[in-house]
Amino acid sequence: MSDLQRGRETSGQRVLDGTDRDILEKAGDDAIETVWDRFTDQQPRCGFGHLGVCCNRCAMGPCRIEPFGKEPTRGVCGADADLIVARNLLNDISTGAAAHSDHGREVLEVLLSTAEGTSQGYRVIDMEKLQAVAAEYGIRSEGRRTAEVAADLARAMLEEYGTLKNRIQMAERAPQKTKEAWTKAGIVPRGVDREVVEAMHRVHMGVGADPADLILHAMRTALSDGWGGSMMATEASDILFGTPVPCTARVNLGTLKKDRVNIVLHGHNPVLSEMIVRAAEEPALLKRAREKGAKGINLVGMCCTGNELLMRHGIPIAGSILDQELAIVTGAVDVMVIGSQCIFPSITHTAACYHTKVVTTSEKSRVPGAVPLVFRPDTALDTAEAVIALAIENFPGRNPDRVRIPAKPVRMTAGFSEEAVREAFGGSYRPLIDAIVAGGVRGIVGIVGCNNPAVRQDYGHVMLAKELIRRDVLVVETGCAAVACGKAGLMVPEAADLAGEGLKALCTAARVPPVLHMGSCVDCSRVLVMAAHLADELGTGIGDLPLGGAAPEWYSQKALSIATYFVASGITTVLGIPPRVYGSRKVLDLLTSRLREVVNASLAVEPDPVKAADFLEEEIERKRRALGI
Ligand code: BF8
Repeated sequence: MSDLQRGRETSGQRVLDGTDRDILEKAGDDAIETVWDRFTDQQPRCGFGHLGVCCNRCAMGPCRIEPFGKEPTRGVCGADADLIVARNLLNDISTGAAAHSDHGREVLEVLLSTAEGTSQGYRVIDMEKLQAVAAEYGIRSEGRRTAEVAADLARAMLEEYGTLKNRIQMAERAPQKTKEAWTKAGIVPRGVDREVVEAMHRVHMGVGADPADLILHAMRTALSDGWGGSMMATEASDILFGTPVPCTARVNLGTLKKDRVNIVLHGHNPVLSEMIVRAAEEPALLKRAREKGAKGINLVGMCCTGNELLMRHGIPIAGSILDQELAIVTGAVDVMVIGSQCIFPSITHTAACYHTKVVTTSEKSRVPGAVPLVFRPDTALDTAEAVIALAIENFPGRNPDRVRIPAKPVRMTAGFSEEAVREAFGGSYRPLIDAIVAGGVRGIVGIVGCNNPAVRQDYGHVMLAKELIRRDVLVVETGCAAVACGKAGLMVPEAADLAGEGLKALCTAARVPPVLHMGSCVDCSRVLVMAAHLADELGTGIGDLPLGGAAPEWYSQKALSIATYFVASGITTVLGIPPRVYGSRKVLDLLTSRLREVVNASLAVEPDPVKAADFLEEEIERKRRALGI
């Protein structure tokens, strides 16, 4: 029996959105365990772990440190709390950087096989971006076939992962002043493979004992994600699948359909889901679906695969990380396709309580109980068709008595790639910059990252976004933060009515929402590019701009990497969930204060969204004063 059934916590205390509440109550009725139940069962959590002072790095341990005693204690090797906290943080950030960047590598491998003619179903869609990015790498396009240019570019980008040069090409997009700050601090990013391997070396026992040095390497590793692995994931995806332009779509669990074959596309990498979108239009498959009694095939996204499909095709998105079990609990999901990242390892147990089949598609992400239909570039379309065929076969297995789909999906506008944002303002950032300089718009904040059962789902994202737009701060979003604000109705142009007068005027003129959906988590790289353009136009560094970042409900190491590369790029970022660093005053002081001397930005922790908005507003005003605006 779930805790919800036992009445310890109401569904309304766990989630903000009404459709989520409805299905969470059904989970209680159906006696289905959810992430919120497991979270409750894990309380109270280990205090040492919370503070970051637990070390299980070597076989002389595990050790745990009492950080607040009179005499500082040390682990068996001699490491104190500061070192243990710094090593653990570097380890977490490196894990996040690796996950984003390995995703990028997978997209580049598809780009390469497409250029070499060995992939199935793919082609280069955005020639303009192909040529523009190729030019950055010194690759000539004129008079050459698309395939030749794409092959050269894919190889050049794949080589970036382990480049022998001591810098990566994409980081050249950063403004000069920002690069100079990196050079001075010794954190110019090199290839992400190198940074992550070096991080793993550095967290080994006996490799340096200076926490500050480890934090600097964490920043370098995160930069190699943001300006490297993630940026390459974004650009290669745009080249292959198209650079997003604004589109209207629907969001929440109400996007599932009672009378259609429902396929949920969950995970991160868009390479197979793009083929599934194509295959779902196959007349033969549609005919088969009708023969099985369905009116058609309904694809809906989830998490960042969902964001990728939403951005490029307007495919509806059912929800974010905490919605994955709830989608199954509707009883209407015929197949849930999983790739990698942010997939609960227990998802097949949830699915086993209904008729839902889980299909695992990533070599790296095998899940017991899931049907393996593994993605390979050369058989991608065949695999996509097999996934859809499986869902059609499974459709009659639904138990109509156990199906409940919430009534109303919410309308949202998505598709704001960096290019699309610029386009929306008339082809240049001038109107936005003018509004910022004149003071009608105070600044821009990127709200990013996950949901976490420690916070009422979506509350942190939605409240912070509302507070900021009310204060004339433009909000840009990615990941689950974007899904949250989409569900809350903040991503339609009419939401400008909730904004302050200056922001409202800007949004109304450009016909854009005050909260812009910029994509999946790797697309935080779009925020960096936007910041670089703004800084270039003002002839300054990113750290001088009135910008901010926030991850109000983060859980993932990937979000920690994003927050770190935001800060390392000059964007002060607030976390709503405390990172595990409170066992070290030194590390805390470094992150929240001393980093300002290095990059004019720092990390902060503030769970209350209104206070987080106060903090970000102060930071924006500090930077405005320094700019003399
Ligand atoms: O990469 S925001 S929960 S889905 S980690 Fe995961 Fe966090 Fe969602 Fe996207 Ni990002």
